[in-house]
Amino acid sequence: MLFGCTAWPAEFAARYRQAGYWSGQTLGDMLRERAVTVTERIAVVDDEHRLSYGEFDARVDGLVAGFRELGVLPRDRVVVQLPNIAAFLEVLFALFRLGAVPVLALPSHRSSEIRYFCEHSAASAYVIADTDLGFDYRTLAAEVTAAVPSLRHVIVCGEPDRFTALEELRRPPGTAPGPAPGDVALLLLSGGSTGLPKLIPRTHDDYLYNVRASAQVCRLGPHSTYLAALPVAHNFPLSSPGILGTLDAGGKVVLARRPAPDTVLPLIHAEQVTITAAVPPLAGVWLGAAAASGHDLSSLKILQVGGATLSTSLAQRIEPTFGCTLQQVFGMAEGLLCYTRLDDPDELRLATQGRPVSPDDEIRIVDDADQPVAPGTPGHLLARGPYTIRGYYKAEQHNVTAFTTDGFYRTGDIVRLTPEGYLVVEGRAKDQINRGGDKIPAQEVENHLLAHPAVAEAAVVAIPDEYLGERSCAFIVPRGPAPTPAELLRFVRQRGLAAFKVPDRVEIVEALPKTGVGKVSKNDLRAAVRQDIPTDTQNAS
Ligand code: OOB
Repeated sequence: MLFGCTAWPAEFAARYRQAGYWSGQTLGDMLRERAVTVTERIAVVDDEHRLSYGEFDARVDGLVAGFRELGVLPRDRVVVQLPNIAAFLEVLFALFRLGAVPVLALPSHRSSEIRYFCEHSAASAYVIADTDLGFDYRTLAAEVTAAVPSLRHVIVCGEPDRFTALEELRRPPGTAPGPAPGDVALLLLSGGSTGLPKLIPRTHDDYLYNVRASAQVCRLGPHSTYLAALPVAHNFPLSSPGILGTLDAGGKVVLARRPAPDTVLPLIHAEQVTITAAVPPLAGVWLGAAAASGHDLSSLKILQVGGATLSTSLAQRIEPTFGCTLQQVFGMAEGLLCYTRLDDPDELRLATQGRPVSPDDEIRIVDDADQPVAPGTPGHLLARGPYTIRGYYKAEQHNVTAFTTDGFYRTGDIVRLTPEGYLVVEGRAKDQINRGGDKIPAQEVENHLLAHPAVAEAAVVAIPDEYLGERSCAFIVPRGPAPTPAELLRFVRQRGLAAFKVPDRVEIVEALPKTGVGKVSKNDLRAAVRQDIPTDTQNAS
């Protein structure tokens, strides 16, 4: 396994193989198999391409040769930051086949995050778009390459300027040995709750299993058309069952450049989309627009909603408006995936977050002392299984607390189990803000605020929000004359923090409430902000 990764203990690995979960196939081989069985069928559609499985497979092989010629080696880490375009999938599969390891960054990440991903993974290459949504990624790449010595190549989809154009890497397809199924296929990003985001190593075996088990739950087949509206680097649209599940099933993947209803609704009709996924606020926006849009959405059979809490009122409106089945998805990039099943009764589909996808997913719901809680009582969710990681990448110290000694991942979620064995998410113990599905590690933002010379103490907490579920609020104790909230927001933006992590509100206070042991009491802060939220400190972004 890649250096810095934790393998499953041998007896678990043997059991997962024997049960057939780990099939011994790599993601690159999966695509090759489809290219043989359904060569002429359309695999990937974006604004500019309609690629059959045969064409897609050949383009991937051409890039494998190009990457190799450039000097990208098996096990090299390559940070990939691309929008929802076919090139993302070509690069992803080329790296899979080469045995290089993509690190999947979100388009919204900026220098603070990207520099860290490149440094921490000692990446040799960084793949970007030239510009998107008015942002020039080449400027970001110039900054990052100057700071990270390991980074030898920047590959640009579009106008390369002083870097290498992706188009220049296209070669006639060649052949070469690929990675082993137990090798790390990719590094996903964790939502995180600590100072720095963690990288999540997923193997070909475990990732392909989670994809196939999910596809079975969603009954994907060659007739399926999946619309990727969420950012493709996220685990939900990528693999739950998402893009990879659809490709494995021989279906069609449609990439929406933007998640807005004026892009998504016409695409559902034009491409006869059968399944798509949204975070709750996005589902709400689609819902609002769908009724008035006049688009025929009758092809849509499943709308998956997950990533954050779905309110019952929104859940109840989805099926009547879209005429499709709502599927709740409670998942995490670290592994565990729970789905409501398509034929579950209303009370489970509308009011629970589903049950695990694998018969060998082990879950425990425990109290603060790791003791099982009484059935039906909320507690900390721990998870272990054939596709749940045993350790973060190069995070030996953090792994000691993030996992139990017997290998259960501490999800940081507070859940209860229904009598039917379904999970209901009740809250969160981790120090994180879930801003409409975007995860903000409080400590990471606090560290940026603390870097300001006029900030003595900083604490970031979630505040309830009707649209996003939660927004972030930073409490600041100044050192000397107080900086203005606007000055602090400008400061963290300039430090290269992704916009979704920039606090939505800033409160300047004299002191932070402390617990008996002297830690900041975030509960007290959350309570304070619920009672009195001034409106003059909003983050306009
Ligand atoms: C998905 O993955 P991540 O890694 O961005 O975030 C995982 C965390 C969970 O631990 C939980 O706190 C929250 O997001 N979450 C939910 C939820 N689904 C995820 N909280 C409440 N209700 C839900 N349905 O978010 C993710 C990965 C794969 C599939 C779906 C979501």
